[in-house]
Amino acid sequence: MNDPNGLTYLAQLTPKGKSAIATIAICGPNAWEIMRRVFRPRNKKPLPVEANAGNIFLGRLGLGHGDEVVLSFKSAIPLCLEIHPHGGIQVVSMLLEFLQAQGAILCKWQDFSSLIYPDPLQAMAFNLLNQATTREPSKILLDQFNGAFRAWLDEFLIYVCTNDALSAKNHIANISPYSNMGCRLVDPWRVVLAGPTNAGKSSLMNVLAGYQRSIVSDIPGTTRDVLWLETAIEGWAVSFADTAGMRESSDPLENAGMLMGARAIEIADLVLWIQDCTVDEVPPPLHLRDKKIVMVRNKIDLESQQERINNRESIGVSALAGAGVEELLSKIIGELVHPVPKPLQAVAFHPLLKSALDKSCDLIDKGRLAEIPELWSCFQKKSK
Ligand SMILES: Nc1nc2c(ncn2[C@@H]2O[C@H](COP(=O)(O)OP(=O)(O)O)[C@@H](O)[C@H]2O)c(=O)[nH]1
Ligand SMILES: [Mg+2]
Repeated sequence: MNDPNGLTYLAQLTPKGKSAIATIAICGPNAWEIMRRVFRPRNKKPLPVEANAGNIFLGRLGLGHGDEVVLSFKSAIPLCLEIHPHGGIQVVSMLLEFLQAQGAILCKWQDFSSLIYPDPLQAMAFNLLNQATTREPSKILLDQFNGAFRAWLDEFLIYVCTNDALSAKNHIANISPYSNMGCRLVDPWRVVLAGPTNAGKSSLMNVLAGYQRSIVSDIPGTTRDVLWLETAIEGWAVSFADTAGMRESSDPLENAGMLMGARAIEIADLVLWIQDCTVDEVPPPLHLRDKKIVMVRNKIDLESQQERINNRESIGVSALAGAGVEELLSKIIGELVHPVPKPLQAVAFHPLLKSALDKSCDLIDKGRLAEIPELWSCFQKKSK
């Protein structure tokens, strides 16, 4: 039914610019009503009075000949549809204008979620989901979108309001191991390859890239700039940085490269300290002591079986032969994502939530539970 008081919003969800396909969302009480009026199904049967989430229709939309589009019924509450037209700039503009003329209000995708979802936590998760580039963060965000963190918060506030400090503290302890990871769901993890010259850092970078990203050479000091490479490992986005090898040098260019490497290490979540297993060990320098480090022995194709058994404390790889690389990748993710959240685990998935969590913890310790609900008030559902 047409709802004269309800507002229906429209937004382009795919980035502006040319693409094969674009996505336009139209949400609000009149979305289906509008579509039943203007959508021309290919099979000539009118759209049903009611549809269900997951229903898909093919037809034409827009002025004159319009464009051939796929119409997807995303959800009934809130009422949300997606239109997938061709992605040309003019096609999308024509459809946005056409739908505005039918009464929908155009807004930016960033504002769209807060207009559609009365629960701010759901709106935040929706926006982050649109920015997540890999599988695992998307799964975690989808769980939060579907209410995992909301359920956690509702229970937490019951403990707070009944002055049950112990349960409130335990409830925080269940979730806090995931908070650092939760703040990084749309940023790739940063992993720096560092170590002495000629250890095989650039060779390993190329294995990780699957193509020749870095120049490999037996001339020490070949790598100077920091070279970044973004990839996905086990469903997580990871940015690797190949850096200049560390050694004493009088070459100002090489020293400038080492300085850039040191800066990359400062912002790294993890450092792979890569050494050549055929030469004497070089321990990581002191300025790495506060960093998470994975020790890597490269060139194990040149190592004897016995040496390999003796060197169990570091990960052995051969950038040349590809040996050990899978194990190294698993180790990297194991270090970065720890503990691994189980499906449906509540996660503080935004720095603002982590901050409210930390402040709540502090207030419980000080016995000031009455001040906690105010910290969370901006995340509470808007009343209609
Ligand atoms: N045998 C062997 N040689 C390697 C391996 N990885 C790298 N190298 C060689 O070691 C030299 C230095 O490699 P490079 O990747 O440029 O080292 P970087 O200075 O640490 O970046 C080159 O001659 C590579 O071909 C490996 O796994 N096995
Ligand atoms: Mg190099």
